[in-house]
Amino acid sequence: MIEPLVDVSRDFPIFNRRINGYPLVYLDSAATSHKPEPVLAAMDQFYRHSNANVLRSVHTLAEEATTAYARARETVSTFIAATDPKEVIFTRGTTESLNLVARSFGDQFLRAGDEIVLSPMEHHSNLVPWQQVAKRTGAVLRYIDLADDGTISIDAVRRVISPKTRIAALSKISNVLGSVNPIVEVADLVHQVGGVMVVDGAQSVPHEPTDVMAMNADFLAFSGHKMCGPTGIGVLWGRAEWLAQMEPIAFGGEMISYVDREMATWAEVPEKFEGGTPNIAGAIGLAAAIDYLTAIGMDKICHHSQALGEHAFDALREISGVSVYGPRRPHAAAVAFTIDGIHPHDIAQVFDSKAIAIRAGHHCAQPLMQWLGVGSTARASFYFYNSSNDIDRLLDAILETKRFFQR
Ligand code: 7TS
Repeated sequence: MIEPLVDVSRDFPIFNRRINGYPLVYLDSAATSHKPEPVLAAMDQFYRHSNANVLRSVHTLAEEATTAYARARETVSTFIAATDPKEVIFTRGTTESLNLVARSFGDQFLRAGDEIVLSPMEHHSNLVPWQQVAKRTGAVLRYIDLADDGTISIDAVRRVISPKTRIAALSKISNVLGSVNPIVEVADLVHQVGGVMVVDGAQSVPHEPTDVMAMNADFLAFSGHKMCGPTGIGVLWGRAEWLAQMEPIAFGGEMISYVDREMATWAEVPEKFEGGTPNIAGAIGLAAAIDYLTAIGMDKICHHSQALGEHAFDALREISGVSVYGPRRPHAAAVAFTIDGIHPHDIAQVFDSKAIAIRAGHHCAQPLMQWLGVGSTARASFYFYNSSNDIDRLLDAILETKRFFQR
């Protein structure tokens, strides 16, 4: 029995809901996680008690808001073991973070013929921005070959890295395959040829301890909403020496140092990249989420996520007519599967009638679907509030769905 790591009904109001008369079994945390009471309370408290804009006015509320926003940045910085909170840029989420690197770093440093190394498993938000920068600069995309189980071997990486590699952009954990990619080793190879390592941490930062220095990354992108924080807040972490050289991409309030009629100069990092009023309540909510996760323990969360992922993978594989994708070990907290003769959307619909929430579709990874040779899959994904009972409910629902469609 794998138990949840917290008192779920105490901490998560949403789990007290019933849907179609059944208690909610939420297996869609890779899309977004639920929000615990302390996160809801922190945001509520900000709006009720300290609401003001940041970095502008000197009144008490503005100072409280500015302090809380700065503290949120420090909390994020500590959580990912960054050397300086200034390396933490608040964005709307992983998508905006990756677009920022591609637009700013990519446009500035890529030349025609330079190479960008990607994998076919990337989420569209770590793929389309690179396609676009390649179009603008004449850079070329190179794809790492996946092994049969969807994993990435260092030999496969070696085959695509060349002296022309300027950027490698790779997810740490796949949102479909549940595979864990060898970021440290890839970063080593990229650095040997003078390139930079961009890591999509959307599925890893919520589930494992993160140390950007140990990871050997130059940039790391992640989203608050997949780690118990609110939607609309995310992070781009970057090495100070790169951020200092990079041009901003959003121009306006609070990102300038001086403006006259003809020209402008930029504020320091991170303000340079945070034009306009930021998502202050979002940053405060994210910091509360980080405090909550840290109190549980990221090592424990990592162990639990992997235990559920591997248990689900093994159990699903035993069911005849069910195909499961990705590696057996290690397998992270997302398990993609199909059932012979049943469309994934029909699976998701039948599950919903039993209050089991999964995702069906291409999971914003169409090149991966093409590689797998399927149009779409069903996917169950887990977090520390799930238990092996939830997987039992999933297995029962699969058997029932098979019986229903075979009739
Ligand atoms: N990268 C990965 C690996 C992801 O899983 C996601 C979102 C993103 C980037 C984009 O994050 P966003 O917060 O900017 O949207 N993944 C999913 C998913 O698997 N189902 O819904 C969203």
